[in-house]
Amino acid sequence: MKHVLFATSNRHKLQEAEIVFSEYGLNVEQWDVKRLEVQSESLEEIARISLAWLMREANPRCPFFVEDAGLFIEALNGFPGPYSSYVFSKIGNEGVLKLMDGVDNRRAVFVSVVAFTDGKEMLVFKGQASGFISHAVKGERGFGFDPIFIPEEGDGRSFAELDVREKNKLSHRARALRKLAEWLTSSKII
Ligand code: ITT
Repeated sequence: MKHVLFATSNRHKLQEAEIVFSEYGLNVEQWDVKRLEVQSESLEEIARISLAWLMREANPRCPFFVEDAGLFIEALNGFPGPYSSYVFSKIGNEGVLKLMDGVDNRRAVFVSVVAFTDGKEMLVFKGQASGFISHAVKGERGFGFDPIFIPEEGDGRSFAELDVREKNKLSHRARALRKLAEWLTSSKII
């Protein structure tokens, strides 16, 4: 079975990846390694720099990938976007709901960028999920902004009210990971 490492400290992301990869007969293993945290307006740039740094500094067992994601809220000009992790840790879901108090346009998009390497080349895959910021936190599952994000293609439940398989049908991350999984199953690299 083809085997790939996922450099992440987030066990929810890992679980989402395990389920996507199993659909393709691929195996993914967590690589819980310290990553370089760079600041940039571009998720792709963050993912590329983080992957390149690991390739150089961390003596990786290849192939491996990193994934960077963010929530872009239209009425806030894309905030928190690439700063999602920081904003979540400082103000949480309640803080974002306060920023959205009285705001009618609740459109938002989750974006995921996966950067993969076989040890030589770097490949980048992207996925998106459009939806709306809820008026209150809903649901106990998932992580981060899941309780305040209602996917547009869903049935009105927030990401945090879906189980992982349901979230994977709609999520930014699953969409980016499927592109990687499709590439892996058709390539002869690993
Ligand atoms: P890594 O170790 O993989 O970096 P992380 O949790 O720090 O894990 P990111 O740097 O990609 O991940 O941070 C993105 C933040 O955006 C994350 O902390 C969440 O708050 C939010 N986020 C990203 N994807 C999400 C999702 O699917 N559901 C809810 N929140 C999400």
